[in-house]
Amino acid sequence: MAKLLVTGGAGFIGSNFVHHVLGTTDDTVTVLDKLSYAGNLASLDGLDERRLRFVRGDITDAELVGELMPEHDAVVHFAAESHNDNSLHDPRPFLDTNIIGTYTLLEAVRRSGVRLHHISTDEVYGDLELDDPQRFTETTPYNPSSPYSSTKAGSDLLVRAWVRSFGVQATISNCSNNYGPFQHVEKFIPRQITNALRGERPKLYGAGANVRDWIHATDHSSAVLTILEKGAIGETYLIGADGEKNNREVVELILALLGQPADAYDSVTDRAGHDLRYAIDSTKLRTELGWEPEFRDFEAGLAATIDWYRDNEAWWAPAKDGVEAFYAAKGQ
Ligand code: NAD
Ligand code: TDX
Repeated sequence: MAKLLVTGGAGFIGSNFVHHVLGTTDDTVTVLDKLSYAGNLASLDGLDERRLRFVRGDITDAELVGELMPEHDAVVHFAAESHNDNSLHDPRPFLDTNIIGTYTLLEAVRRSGVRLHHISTDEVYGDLELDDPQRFTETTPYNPSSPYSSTKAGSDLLVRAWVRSFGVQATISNCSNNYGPFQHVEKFIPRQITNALRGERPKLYGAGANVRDWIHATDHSSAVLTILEKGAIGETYLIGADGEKNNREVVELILALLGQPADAYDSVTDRAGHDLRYAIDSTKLRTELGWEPEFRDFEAGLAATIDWYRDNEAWWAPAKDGVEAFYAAKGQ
């Protein structure tokens, strides 16, 4: 039984991870989350309160982080500014949370000796051509494109340096695009599902040829638990579930699952610097640590996600109008 400190545990993947940990282990969890626009306490509703504590606070608050750290066996670090489009509009919060926040946690684990698992993204590797037979591996050179991905790349490099220079007990994972319940409506799949549910047309950037490698958030969670239990200190593991799809295919599938015409979407202004394709080779995680994904049927996972958004309008409706106003102002 471990005592976990989970930063960003009120966000999309962090809350899915907390559900997974409390549902599959005897571990206890402290969530540290500042409840930015992306955090939602309702995502933790219904969980066992004897095993879950919530602390509202900022990961850049060194005093708070320093107090909490020694009470735990490990910290799993999800907290981040996570949306590329926001990073193009206002990069500063990305530097504060993703760089200074990670630095603050690293200094606290350096003092306390607590194990850190750092959650990162495949976007640190830049993008691939559509017809490139290669996928990203742990040895692909870093080449981030956006303010978001460059701050995530910077945070990964800080973790590596703190391992080497100070002997910090840390591991890193870089995962592909997640989908599932509790994802903010600013992101691609929830935006299109909630548009279609509201009778609005989905909005595809450009021609929709860009490819993302989709993984269910529960599979991301099981992979992180596996790395916490069996991962080697100082190592990086790529997490992916062989889920490559282009954006147009995803929108057409959402429309089909909702019984709407396949062409009932709009093509809108493309994202500046839009990465073409991400693709993960997760052989290391699978062969060295024995992890396998459970959600192999994307259509079934997407159908369940659509059901979740249909059943939980009270969770997403408060954010929807503001998000659409933000996009509309940019012709998206
Ligand atoms: P999210 O935006 O849904 O959630 C982020 C959470 O962090 C929110 O609850 C927010 O309140 C909290 N937070 C933000 N700044 C904070 C701060 N300074 N102090 C404390 N809490 C703060 O993000 P997500 O999509 O769940 O992503 C979680 C992590 O996974 C991020 O590190 C992201 O880079 C990584 N990741 C995401 C994906 C994806 O597809 N969404 C894929 C790979 C990796
Ligand atoms: O309305 C939209 N229309 C559209 O075509 C939106 C919001 C997005 N898109 C496209 C852009 C991308 O090609 O869909 C794709 C997915 O977009 P996002 O959901 O914004 O994700 P992405 O930029 O790929 O980044 C995500 O995966 C990696 C997460 O937001 C990151 O946190 C993670 O690191």
